[in-house]
Order: sequence, then C-alpha cells, then structure tokens
Amino acid sequence: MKLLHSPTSPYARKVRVVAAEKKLDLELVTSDPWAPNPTLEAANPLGKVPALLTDDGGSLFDSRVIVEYLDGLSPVHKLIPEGSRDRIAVKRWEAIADGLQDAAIIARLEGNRPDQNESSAKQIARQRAKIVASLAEMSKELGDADLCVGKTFTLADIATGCALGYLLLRFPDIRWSEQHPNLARHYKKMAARASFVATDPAPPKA
Ligand code: GSF
Repeated sequence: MKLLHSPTSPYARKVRVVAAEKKLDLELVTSDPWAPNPTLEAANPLGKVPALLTDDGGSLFDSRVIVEYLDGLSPVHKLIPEGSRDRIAVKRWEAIADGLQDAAIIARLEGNRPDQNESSAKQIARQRAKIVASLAEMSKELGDADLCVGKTFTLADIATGCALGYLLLRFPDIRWSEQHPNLARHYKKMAARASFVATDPAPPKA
C-alpha cells in the first residue's frame, strides 16, 4: 500500500501512527497537495492528502476512511472498538480532533495569504475560537482519565495526540497545555509512544 502524504499534515500523521501501531507497512510518497499533482488527483478527486493507494489498484480517502480500513486489515491491536457505544465515542473524539485541525489549517492559510491585506482577521478569529472550544471539549471529555475512551488505547487517543501535536507545530502561541493540564498529561504519554516519535514532523533538535 502507498500513502500519498505530506510530512506535516496532521491527518496524514494520524494514518501513519495507526499503521505503526498495527505494524502495517506503508510506502510513503510525499505529495504536495498545493501543486498540480496528477497522481494525487487520480487517487483523490478532492486533491487532498492523505490518500491511500491500495494493492488492488483502488484508492481511499479521507483520513477517517483510511484509518478505519487499516484497523480492519489486522485483528492486532484494534484501535476502533467493536461495541457501538465505545465505537461512536471514538469517532466523536476523532471528529473533534480533525475539526480542530480543520480550523487550524483554515486560520493558517488565511494568515499566510501573499497579500496580508487580504487576510481576514475576522475569519482567523472565528477559526481560532473553534480551536479554543474544541480544546475545552476535549479537556472536559477526558477529565481525569488516562485515555480518551474506556480503559484501552484507541484511535481517539491517536487523533487527539495528532491534533495537539499540530498545534505545537503551527500554533505555539495557543497555550493549551497550561490551560488544560489533563490534555498536557495525555499528550506527554502519546508523544512518548514509538508510533508518535517515528512520525513526528518536528523531531527534537539533536
Ligand atoms: C482533510 C485532509 C486535508 O485537508 C482528511 O484526510 O481527514 N478531511 C481530510 N489535507 C490538506 C493537507 S494538510 O493541511 O493536512 C490538503 O491536502 N489540502 C489541500 C487542499 O486542496 O485543501
């Protein structure tokens, strides 16, 4: 299987962490979604990374579909619970984490317009408010628990770790670890996992 990805994409990182946790081999193909890219466009009409090229010649997107597919490939270390209640809880966590990333990416793109006069401060503020609200919801949902859903490590923990890691990479001014110590505790555990270390877009300076 080939994963069309970019090293800093938090959605692609979620896929890479899932593959690493399940010991599935992925051939990584760095694909810039912002340049004309026929391979990517053939794999995903939305022209977004990640996109997975499966061994039967098909392709899958978006990251939520890809991670569910990977989780089903091997019974080892199921990351999406079978039971409906916990399964839905995990998918809800993934929706918050991916939604936080959506807002962060829109805010970043808006702030990076070549002509700063075109950047909409209102749109940036609106998206940053979504980030703040998502962090508060994550913190409330996590409470004093070690893991996001139940007593086992799931996709919810991976998605949350990728979203928080993305904020560290791109929005260091958002001081979520001070505002939400329980998220900081959870992230410290995630960041120490081999799957997170191996996929960190900004490994600690040697
Ligand atoms: C979002 C992927 C995405 O926005 C998913 O895979 O979960 N819902 C999708 N990817 C970005 C790159 S990055 O910022 O992660 C992308 O490919 N953007 C190019 C574009 O045309 O928006």
